[in-house]
Formats: sequence, C-alpha cells, structure tokens
Amino acid sequence: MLQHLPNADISHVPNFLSPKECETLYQTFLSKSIWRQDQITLFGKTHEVPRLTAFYGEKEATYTYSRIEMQAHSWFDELLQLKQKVDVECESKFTSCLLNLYKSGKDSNGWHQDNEKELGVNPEIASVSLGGTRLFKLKHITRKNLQTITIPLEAGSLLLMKGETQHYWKHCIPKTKKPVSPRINLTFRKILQSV
Ligand SMILES: O=C(O)CCC(=O)C(=O)O
Repeated sequence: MLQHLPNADISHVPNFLSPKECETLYQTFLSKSIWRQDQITLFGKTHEVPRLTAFYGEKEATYTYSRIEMQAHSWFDELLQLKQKVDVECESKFTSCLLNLYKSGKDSNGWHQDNEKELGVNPEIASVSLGGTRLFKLKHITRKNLQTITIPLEAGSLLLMKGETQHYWKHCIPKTKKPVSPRINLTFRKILQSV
C-alpha cells in the first residue's frame, strides 16, 4: 500500500515478515538487544523516555536526538540479516538501527520529525514492527486542513519514509488504554559520519 500524501513519500508493506519470522525475531531482539532507559529534560523537568531503546550500527556511528547521544553497538547476526533483507526491499543501504521497546500501552513516542543533521537532507527511514499492533500517526506540519493519518503497524510490517517526508510531516505512536502486547520497532537509518 502506498500513501499518496502531499510532500511525502511513504510506503507500507504489511506482510514483509511471516508470522513465524515475527515470533522468532521478537524473542531474539528482546533478549539480545542492549536496552537502555534514557531520561529527557523538558521545561526544566526530568522524565523517563516512555520506552526502552537500543542502538546498533556500523563502527563509530553515533546518533543524537532530544540531546540524548547514542553510540552504536556492533550488529549481531540476526539484526544484520534483517538489515540486509530491508536493504533489498527498499533498494537502499542502511547503516544503523534504532530499536524501540514499547512495554505496554503506557509507552509511546511523541510527535516528532526524524530530521537530525546526521540523517542527511532527505532522511530515509525503514521501520519494521514486531509484537503488538500500535497506531502510527502522521500530521502535516503547515497544512492544518489535512487530516491526521493513522496506520496500524502490525507485526511483520515494513514502513518506509523517504524524500521530503521529514520536512513536512510529524509522526508519533500515541499511548493507548486498550490492552496491547509489548511491541518492538526497528528503525533502520543512514547516518552520515562527517557531520
Ligand atoms: O515505533 C514506531 O513505529 C516509530 C518509531 C519512531 O518514530 C522513531 O524511532 O523515531
């Protein structure tokens, strides 16, 4: 499915991974990833980031968002194999992966653009989902008359954002009161080293 949205280039492949692959990979990434709990200071108040994260990639890749700096751990086999499968599907070559673990519906990812300078002018982000389905929301930054878009990200799906999407659209994973299973999301990114 392709989202025909203005100022965006977004594609969604619902069955990128089989249910069996999803099950195995979920357990593997849950147990093998080096998860961290970061804190964020907003308006002078310090909060825990409402999810766990882990960052993997090529040697010396660093990624900074919301003033949190992450140093890449080296790829492990299953993650590198998934990256290679994503590279083929997206006809791209990703260099890093930020994993998010949403333990329950209380965990979330607030409205943001992935527009850090190390992602380049037109960031390309491929997002693979495992575990419970969560809603992915998109809203245009300047055209307030455009409706918010909601895409349920099911286990095994791949969402690719590229082109000028990050200049014009914010995205988020809102909290939910509905019962949801834990979810692991893997966002493959290209980090430019010289910025
Ligand atoms: O969990 C998701 O699907 C979105 C993750 C995300 O927006 C991010 O890591 O920047």
